[in-house]
Amino acid sequence: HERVFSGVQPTGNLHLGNYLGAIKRFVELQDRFECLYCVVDLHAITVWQDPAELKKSIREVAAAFLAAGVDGTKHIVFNQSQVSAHAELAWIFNCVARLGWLNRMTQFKEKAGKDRENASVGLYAYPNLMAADILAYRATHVPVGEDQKQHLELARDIAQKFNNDFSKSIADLGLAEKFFPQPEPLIAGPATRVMSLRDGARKMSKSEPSDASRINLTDDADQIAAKIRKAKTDPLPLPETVEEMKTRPEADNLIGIYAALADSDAAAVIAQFGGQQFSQFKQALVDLTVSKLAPITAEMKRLVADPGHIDQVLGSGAERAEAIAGETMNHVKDIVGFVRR
Ligand code: AQP
Repeated sequence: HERVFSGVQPTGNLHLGNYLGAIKRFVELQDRFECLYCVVDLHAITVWQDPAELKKSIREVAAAFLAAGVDGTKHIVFNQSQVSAHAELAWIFNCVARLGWLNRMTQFKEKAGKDRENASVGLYAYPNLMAADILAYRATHVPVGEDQKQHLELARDIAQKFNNDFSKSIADLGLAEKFFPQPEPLIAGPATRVMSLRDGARKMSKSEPSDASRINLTDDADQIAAKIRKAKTDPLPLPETVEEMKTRPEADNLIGIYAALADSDAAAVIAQFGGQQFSQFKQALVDLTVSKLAPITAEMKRLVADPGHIDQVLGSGAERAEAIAGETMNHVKDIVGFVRR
């Protein structure tokens, strides 16, 4: 049956891009799928994290899931490092994936920057761990932003290579020929890639030093208003056609954000605001953003104040996740030829 897996890294500064590209969609998928939503702390440490900050961020991401409307009792909300199958399966995938495949990953190039020799081995192998996250649960669908599409394609390649390399062993054990399914991306709607408020060519990102570039899920109404008012735009009025948006990245971004928050689309936003001045549109965008985020921000605050409750949700989630992943790992060990305890 159909199962969703997705994760968010506890690297601080959860922002509107994480909300629109991931968390908001997590909530929408709960009716159609059995869902696992993971705070991926093993991914977070591929770049340096201060231990005290990391612990705080893990609970904050879990709080954001719950505050946005993820149901941690019907579905599974958990923390990656509490389920050892992720790291175990990632190691096996390190031995399935080819260097050439990883060399093509654009996110590694972006994140490692110029000083590539000094990047962690974990940052390089990150996509193999992501494949393990998904395939440990034999998830069929993965909601991700555009930026993660390449990694998901790699997960599909790993699944296929594993199934091929071990086809005889899989058959001998009487398991399904396609032991690992091909996970499908779920990329839909506007604002699958929210851009920086300061630069329409860069994505909104947690690690960007300029706080004005993003709307944090912890920002209050005044901070949101100030950031949107200062958001970069071109000197023209709002575009009057969807076609025109293509050559105006900042306008495109703000219209996309509005459309996503309003559960609408760019054409409808243009029908309403096209040809108007940005100042007017920005005020409408402030009102909409505040009305959608304020309840989530307030609930996150309430949840974070009670870490005991969050830890209990994560603990219960990890137990249920482990039951599924443990079964996969037993099969994987048999398939590979390990001697089990
Ligand atoms: N700008 C974005 N627009 C739409 N979706 C986005 N996502 C991230 N940025 C945007 C989606 O959020 C989910 C969680 O992302 P992540 O925590 O794995 O980190 P990331 O993709 O590396 O995002 P950041 O914010 O840029 O973090 P840093 O700066 O730490 O690298 C994913 O589904 C992602 O697609």
